[in-house]
Amino acid sequence: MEPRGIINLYRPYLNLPDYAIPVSLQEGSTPLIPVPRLAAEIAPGFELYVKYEGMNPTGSFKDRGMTVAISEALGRGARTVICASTGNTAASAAAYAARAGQRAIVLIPEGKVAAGKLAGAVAYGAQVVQIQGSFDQALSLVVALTEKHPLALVNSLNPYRLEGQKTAAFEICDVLGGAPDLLCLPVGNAGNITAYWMGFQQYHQEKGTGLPRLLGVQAEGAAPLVLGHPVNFPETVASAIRIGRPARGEQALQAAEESGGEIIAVSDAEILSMQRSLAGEGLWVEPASAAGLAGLVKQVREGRIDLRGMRVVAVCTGHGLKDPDTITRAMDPPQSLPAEISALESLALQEQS
Ligand code: AN7
Repeated sequence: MEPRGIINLYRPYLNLPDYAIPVSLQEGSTPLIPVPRLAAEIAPGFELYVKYEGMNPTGSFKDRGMTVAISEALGRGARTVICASTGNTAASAAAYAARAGQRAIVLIPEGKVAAGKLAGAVAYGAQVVQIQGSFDQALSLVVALTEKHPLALVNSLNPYRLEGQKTAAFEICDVLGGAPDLLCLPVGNAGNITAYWMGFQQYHQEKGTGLPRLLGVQAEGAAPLVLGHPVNFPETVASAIRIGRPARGEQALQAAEESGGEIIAVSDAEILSMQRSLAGEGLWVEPASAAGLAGLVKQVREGRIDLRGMRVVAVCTGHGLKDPDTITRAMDPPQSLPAEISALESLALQEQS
């Protein structure tokens, strides 16, 4: 059998101690899907690909970092892992801890986690704790707790998370035969953009394939890196990135700047509109995952970027199934018909406007 999972495929390129015991669910190797029709709607003359990270085992990119963080934690004998999460990290930590035979404790902001993520964390057997406060407060609690006690912190402050997440950059370069010209992605706690920059730089040092410009995108109601100061009460429909004090904010800003790119913000309406456009290509992603491309569209609309001749990758970080409520809340109930062929005929034979 071909080796699978990012530790198997990329171990020589990961800073992972020998004592690590690999714990994998065959994460990674996610599709890089061309979306030419959507590209043509955005601007003429450029190539656009979606890195569809919702295809990871628990439905988000977090699995790349979690396989490495849990493998290291298991190797040094950690029995309990803990994290704060807007949802995806919680589900991923729960799954990998289950596979490793560890206890997982996950802290989530009360009432602010999408249904598929909460259900995942529970299904994988984590102890789920709702904190009466924000993600940022939950994160500072787990940081304080893990400084005092021997519990393994598996938030992206843990450097092994970034080691795993950088492999998405390797995969993109492997498939394209080099770096794209531009990479756009959502930014919350800012671990992922930091990890991508590490990955692209490492690939470039090994193979001289160039570096992309990074366009990081926050939600307007949760945009500390755009405003230049923390946001105490972040709010956005993209609950995954409802974060006001990004743990790796400084590094993210530095990565964007070094790459010649930037971090910008888009509105919830722009995020939801791009979620619909992607679904129109058969790619249903959770709202946060549409933010990167929504940011690209905004840059084009404002005349801040000329995409002609460029190869662009948009990272879609989580699957639409994570957050079904965003869709179902906004819809009318589906039309109801009697179980008769005549009723169906008049519907099916009607021209769609
Ligand atoms: C779908 O799960 O922070 O900038 O606790 O779930 O690396 O934080 C999730 C973040 C983008 C932002 N897209 O990535 C968590 C959490 C999705 C996400 C982000 C998240 P970072």
